[in-house]
Amino acid sequence: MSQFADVVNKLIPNLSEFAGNDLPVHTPIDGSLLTTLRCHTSIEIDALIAQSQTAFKAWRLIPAPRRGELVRQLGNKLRERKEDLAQLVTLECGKIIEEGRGEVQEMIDICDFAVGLSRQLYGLTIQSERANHTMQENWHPLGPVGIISAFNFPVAVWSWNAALAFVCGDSTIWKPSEKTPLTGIAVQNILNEVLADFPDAPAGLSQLIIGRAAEGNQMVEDTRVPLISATGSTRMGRIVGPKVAARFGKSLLELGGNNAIIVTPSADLDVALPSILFGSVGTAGQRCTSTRRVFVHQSRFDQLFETLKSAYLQIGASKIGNPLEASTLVGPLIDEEAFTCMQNAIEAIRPHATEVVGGERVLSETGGYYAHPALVKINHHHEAIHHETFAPLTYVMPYSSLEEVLEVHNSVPQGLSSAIMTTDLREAEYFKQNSDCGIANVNIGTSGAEIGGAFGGEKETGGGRESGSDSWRAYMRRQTSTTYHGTQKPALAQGITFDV
Ligand code: UN1
Repeated sequence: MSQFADVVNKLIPNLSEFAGNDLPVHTPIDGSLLTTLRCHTSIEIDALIAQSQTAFKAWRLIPAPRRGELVRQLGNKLRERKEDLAQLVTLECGKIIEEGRGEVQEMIDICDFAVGLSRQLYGLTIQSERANHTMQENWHPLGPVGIISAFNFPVAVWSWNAALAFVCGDSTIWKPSEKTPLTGIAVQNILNEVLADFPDAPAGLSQLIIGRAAEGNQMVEDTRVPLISATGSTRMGRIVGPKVAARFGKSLLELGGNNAIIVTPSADLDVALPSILFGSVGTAGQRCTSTRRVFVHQSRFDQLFETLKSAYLQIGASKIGNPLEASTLVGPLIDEEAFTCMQNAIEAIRPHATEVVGGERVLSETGGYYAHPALVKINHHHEAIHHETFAPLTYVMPYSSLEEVLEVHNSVPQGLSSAIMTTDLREAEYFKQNSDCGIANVNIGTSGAEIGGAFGGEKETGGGRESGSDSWRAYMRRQTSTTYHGTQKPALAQGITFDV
């Protein structure tokens, strides 16, 4: 692929340093082999964790606003490299170029956010029950932060974690998805350019582990890494979470979703339709926030299903295809396994479905796994749709009462993102109070969150919060400090007398 050589020249001129025979990297665009990399050995991983610990000890002493300056420069470097990095994201994970650019923009945005944060990181002062005592809550840097990211947001998720970790005074160790290690190397190079002119940053502040689950696992089990922030499938989180807990580490898990949109009788369909389409079809259904379920009030069900169906049928050959082309809206699935999962999910629901639109493989002659997005009409919520299928597969079903539909909405094991389409204030507020998800939107779809909010969800989604709001607290150590500044014998709390 000619674009690949070009973009590698610009972003990874040192690719030969990573070459080996362990990890083949394919582009989902046509399935061709881009390169083969060497995985880090256990001894190397041990050494880079040790370096990260040493780097942390130096970095935590740098004033937070100065640490923010590093992140400010990283954001600027990303602005310069935005187009090249977006191209590499598209080549390696297959998302359309417009979304590749959006992903790099998300990195820039979180850098800006973190720069402001570097002058905040506020603690509390607390009223003491005793005279001449002051109480404070202090936030201290935590240590090396282990970052595990998934193929679908190969660079943005690193930046959500790393930008916050850096301003909080932490070092980072990143294990990108084995499906997208090249974007990891490219980002590390971009950061290295900034670090080269930033003398206060210690060597080894940002480490990269190339490998599969076994290599990531070494970091997960290492007590020198106090926080593991893992984004990916619930299956992965079920392995990582208990392992980190067993060594009393902290984990920040952002796992699978089963996100739904509820379309009420008062919904404005001009608002609802684009949100349903982008949520279901965007990123070829490979976002953790993608729309998997659509509940439509029975009074509007037939009309909405037919409108959606005709939109799906229009997503023909001209809209599915090479994600580097500006006119493409639906790129390939990441690999054959993803396509097989989609087919299995369609076959599992077919006996219970009234209608299935799309779902078939297209453009097979390219060698990539391109799927026509699938829309499945069902009468009732069914057990078969309780799991997440990471593909453009959306189930549409009718409902009659908002109370009942929220019960059904919440009946799945995941709790990431949710949305209601309504012009009725009471419905909107009822929805926000009763959706059990970490994200509950009104007249906005389930995907495409801004970085300013805390991102993550409940239940099998893992409970962690990344990115905006006060997510930074996960990257720091909280300390309560009481100081006595009187001259008499100090009083004990709770009024206890203890005279010897
Ligand atoms: C993911 O799919 O893991 O809200 C992250 C969104 C994006 C992030 C998705 N900002 O859809």
